[in-house]
Amino acid sequence: MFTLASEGYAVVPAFAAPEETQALMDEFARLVTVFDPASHPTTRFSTTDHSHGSEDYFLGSGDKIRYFFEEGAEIGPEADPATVRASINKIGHALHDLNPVFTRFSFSQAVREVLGHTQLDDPVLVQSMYIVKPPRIGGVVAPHQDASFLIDEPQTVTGLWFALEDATVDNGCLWVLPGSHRDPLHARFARKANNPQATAMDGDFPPFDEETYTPLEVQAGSLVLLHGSVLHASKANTSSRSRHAYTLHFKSRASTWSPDNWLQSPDRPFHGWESMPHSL
Ligand SMILES: O=C(O)CCC(=O)C(=O)O
Repeated sequence: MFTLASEGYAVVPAFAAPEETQALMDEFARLVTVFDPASHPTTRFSTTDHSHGSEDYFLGSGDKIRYFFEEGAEIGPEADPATVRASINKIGHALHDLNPVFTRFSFSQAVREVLGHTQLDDPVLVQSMYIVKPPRIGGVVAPHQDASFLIDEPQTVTGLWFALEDATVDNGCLWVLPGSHRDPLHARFARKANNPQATAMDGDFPPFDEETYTPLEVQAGSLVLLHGSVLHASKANTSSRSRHAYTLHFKSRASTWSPDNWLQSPDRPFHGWESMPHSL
């Protein structure tokens, strides 16, 4: 049943109760109303050209709650606030530390227990993202390995992807390449040695191949675990339905966080359950 070690991913249906997924979606809806589209940077998140990778707004988001937009969004200076709000690609990357609703979910006992089935040793949480994949404009996520973007030594990074809504081929579900976690890292995305306020991608991921990838159509509440080296992707959302998901990335406490990782968190040391109230 638990295929993370053999296949590089595992699906746990009905991991989260409907009240839990609804609480995250309600909190997202509230976060969307409290930010001011008029004064907000319109940093687009691109998994194809990585243009966000040298913007301070992105590079400083490791210990913040920040909003990123779809590549195809029409959000110029004249755009109305509703259009801007409907164009959010994701919110990241410290919801788990800075927002109580996301903290409660991220550090639940159920999450702690499921991590016991992974290679992680004494897990600490390094990032969280609320991914929207909005109807019609939700963009492609190009094939990648998460450990190329979240670099530790030895490599332990493991992803948890929670479906908050049903994910289908039509609305842009995840696709994985089974067994690809045995590949070495195809690329490395990191801060430049001569300019840490910019990043560079060294290497290329193999192109998406529908013949070899497996679509993970899952119902709301399902959890998908992703080995840091497994190749995965998602297609554009061409449907009229959104595809909300919440993701967490953990590493083993003792692994070394590369100093050239894009994600740095000087004011918010990574932690696990040791600094959480027992009531969680
Ligand atoms: O939610 C998606 O479509 C892809 C997310 C993903 O691959 C990631 O965050 O690593």
